[in-house]
Amino acid sequence: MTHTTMLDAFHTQVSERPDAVLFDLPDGRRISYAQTREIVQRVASTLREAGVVRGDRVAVQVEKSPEAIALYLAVLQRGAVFLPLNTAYTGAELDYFIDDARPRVLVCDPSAATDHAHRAQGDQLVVETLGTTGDGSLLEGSDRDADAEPVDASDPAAILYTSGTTGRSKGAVLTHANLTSNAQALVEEWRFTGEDRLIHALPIFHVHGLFVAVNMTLMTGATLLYLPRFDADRVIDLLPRASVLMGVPTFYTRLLEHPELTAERCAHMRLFVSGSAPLLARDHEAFAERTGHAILERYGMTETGMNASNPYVGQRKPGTVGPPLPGVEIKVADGETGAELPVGEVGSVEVRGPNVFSGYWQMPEKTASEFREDGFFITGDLGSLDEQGYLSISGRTKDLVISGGLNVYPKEIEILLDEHPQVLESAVIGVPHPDFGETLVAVVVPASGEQPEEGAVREFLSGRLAKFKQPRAVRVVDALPRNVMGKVQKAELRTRYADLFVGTDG
Ligand code: MLC
Ligand code: AMP
Repeated sequence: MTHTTMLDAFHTQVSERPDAVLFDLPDGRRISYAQTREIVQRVASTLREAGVVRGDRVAVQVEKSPEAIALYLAVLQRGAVFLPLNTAYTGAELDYFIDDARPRVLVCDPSAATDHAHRAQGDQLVVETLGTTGDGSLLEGSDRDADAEPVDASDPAAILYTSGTTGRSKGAVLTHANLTSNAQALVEEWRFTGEDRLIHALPIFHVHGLFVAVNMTLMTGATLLYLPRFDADRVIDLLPRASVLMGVPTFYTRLLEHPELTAERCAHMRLFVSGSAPLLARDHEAFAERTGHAILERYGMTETGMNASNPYVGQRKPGTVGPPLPGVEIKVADGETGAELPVGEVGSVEVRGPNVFSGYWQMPEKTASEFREDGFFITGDLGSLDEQGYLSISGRTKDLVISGGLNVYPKEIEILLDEHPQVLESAVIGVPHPDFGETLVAVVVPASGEQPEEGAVREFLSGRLAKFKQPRAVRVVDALPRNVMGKVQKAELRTRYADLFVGTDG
């Protein structure tokens, strides 16, 4: 069945299986589809009273809870635009998002209400709260709104910020059609049904945890075995009563370190999915050996949702992300001209389809520069297609580090480091890390006569940057390696520091 919005898809499940469990929680609570709709209606009423109308942005920085998913659906019910923010972002980072997106409402944790009180501006920006124990101003009202604001499939449903190579974050605007079409394609491709029980241990402020895991569940009437965060012990405990796990490669690295990961424990599982960062072929093989399951690796990004997936039935090739999903076109092209390259050649990975976002929020020029004239989006990834149409991601043209599935753009950190009075210039690189896949190292050149210390530099960054963006090591050098054009040779730095974390536990 086709749905205009994810709210419509959810409503279909509420009518067809009102008593089915949507949230199965660690404390034993179970929340059904019909009960979730009640919460959605209550939150929608509060949002209406706060003045939220079609097209308004609702920015959300809250801990993971069932109510936070109800909030996402309530925002859609108002015809508004959901803007989730990583809970790790600092006040300084939030200033930028609020200023850029101009939300009507900011929803924060009750414990952060005083920190954000200064942001409230009459009915221009209303601060509401939502906690993890059914607390918060969003849930205080007793009214229920049953009616959904009518919207078009091409209207924005969400804005997700992704950092940029210039250091300035861009808001990727995703439409209802982007979300529904992608969830539908994944449901079909991975044979997802209402019988599925998905271990949900991802954060819900990114595409993977929200628009893959949650949307597929809402679309099919499945159940979320809903954990507040990834915890290997808890995931191991849940495996016997689950059918699917979706995670970033770090989940699998950590599960492989767990002595109780056995084939017996995974006997009822039908699918393990990995994505958001490259899964080492070595880990894929080790997992298959231990459990008998071939992890299904897929490839996506904030701007496009999911693009490619190894097949559910058929060969899952380690080190590849599989063929394009149904309805999605993938081209490997010459980065300069956009001309398609022959099979096997590495080039710019470009994507076209109903999953591709409508553009960056209020950045028409930036948007235009990342699309070809024929509508292909330039992902910034490098890869090649094989004879069977399987895509392998082999690198990136964008200067990006992916740590534990979270993207960090070095430029953002370099800009801050260069503001340090003892630093002349800096380069931030990603190096291999046994747990996070990659981690950040800052290489700094002292200002004349200065001798910056690692601790002081790290201290300078803390409070200004979310924890996951903070370098795990700082190295002071006399000069950065440059090529004849004067461009910093990051590849050389990556080689120099490649072993910094090898064989450590971080
Ligand atoms: C936490 N820390 C991180 C980190 N996560 N540092 C670097 N990178 C990360 N990803 C910090 C913590 O603040 C902590 O600091 C220290 O590192 C160790 O914390 P931990 O307890 O080991 O971390 P944990 O809470 O277990 O989190 C690790 C993780 C988590 C990998 C489970 O980061 C995670 O769930 N990542 C998934 C991100 C995700 O959803 N990506 C999808 C994006 S969508 P200290 O100093 O306080 O100890 C996308 C598109 C697509 O990319 O294709 O899917
Ligand atoms: P984000 O901007 O957070 O959505 O991250 C998207 C980026 O993650 C992509 O452009 C890729 O560089 C990377 N990515 C996602 N899935 C995979 C994968 N399976 N293998 C390699 N890289 C991936």
